Amino acid sequence: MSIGGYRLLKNINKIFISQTIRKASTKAEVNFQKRIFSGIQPTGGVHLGNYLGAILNWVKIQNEHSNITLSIVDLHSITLPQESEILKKRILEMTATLLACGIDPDKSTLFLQSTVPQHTQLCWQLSCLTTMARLAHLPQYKEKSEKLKDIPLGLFIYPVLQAADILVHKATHVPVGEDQAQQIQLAQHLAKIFNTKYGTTFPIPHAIIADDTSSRIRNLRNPTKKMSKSEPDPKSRIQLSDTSDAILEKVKKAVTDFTSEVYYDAENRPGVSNLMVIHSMLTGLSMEEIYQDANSKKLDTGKYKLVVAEAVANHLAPIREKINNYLSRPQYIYDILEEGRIHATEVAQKTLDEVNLKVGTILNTENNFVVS
Ligand code: AQP
Repeated sequence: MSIGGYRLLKNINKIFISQTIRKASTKAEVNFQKRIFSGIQPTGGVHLGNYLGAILNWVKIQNEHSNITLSIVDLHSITLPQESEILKKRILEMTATLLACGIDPDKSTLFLQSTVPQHTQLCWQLSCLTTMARLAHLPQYKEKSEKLKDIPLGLFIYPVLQAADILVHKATHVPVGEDQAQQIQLAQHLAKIFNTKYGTTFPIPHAIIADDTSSRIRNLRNPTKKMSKSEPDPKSRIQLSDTSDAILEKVKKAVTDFTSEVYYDAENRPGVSNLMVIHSMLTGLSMEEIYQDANSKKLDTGKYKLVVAEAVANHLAPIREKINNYLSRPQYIYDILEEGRIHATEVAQKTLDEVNLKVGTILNTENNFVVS
């Protein structure tokens, strides 16, 4: 990443992240060690929304604040149909991409969700503490189920699995994009219910959502929607593995509006504003600098798109090279995931033992077989 880009991100996120962490650790988490957890689905290639809204924050937290536990959440991705061979390939690509973006396995734990079955075991315990009515209200379920005739049960309960992902690691903070806010609220709710019923067991996890536009990068073809991996139109997103030609093609086709001037107005001009956000995040230029530059050069939105495409292509070229380099060493990727599995299992099993003991689904040696 360019120095300018880092500087800008620092300005945007530094105060927010450190304030959030400081504020939270003086409240309910006082007895809990600070732990940061997040996840990403291997449903497709990583796009600029994931990168600017989530991954850059993860790398920043890892390098400046604390280690982070990251899960490639394959069990979430199968809530909608996946081809097994493609899924396996995507898991490898996702791991390679996270490493290429700066996730450092010496500092952080990177693992595949399905290899730590304690996640699904805690999911069952938690699913017994929530109601169908609560889950039916969650926006992502509503959005995704609308398009389906038969709704898989997994799609309905996946926010509970997400809560289990967070709670099984006793995470105090969860850095995510804006789309995840309500799911994190469910995790908070379940932690509170469990703690009230069985005694304090879980910290109440706090979402870390950047309070800037990066938390919602928009779909290039329909800027009223967020950029997403599962959107059928590949032109709707820029993937980190896209070539410079593919980036140029996609940015040129990005939907803007009939005003030719380049200025930021997220509400009325979401298309061009989204391009300006991406441009600003990747170069470190402020909105004002971008506006002044475009106007002094008399760039209309068509010409401005070429400037954005070049900035994106320049930023992503070295990352793409690193992704390909990691992909040429699949054994290295498996080793990283195995190391992550061992570490994540240690933490998760400890939590699960505590939960089982409190719920009564396991007996400790002292009360084994004792009938009073
Ligand atoms: N457009 C976005 N802008 C900012 N942040 C985003 N995130 C996702 N989209 C944007 C954040 O990226 C992290 C990983 O989320 P994900 O794996 O759920 O990614 P996705 O692109 O949202 O994937 P899908 O498969 O398309 O899922 P759905 O359809 O559920 O959105 C998260 O922290 C997320 O907030």
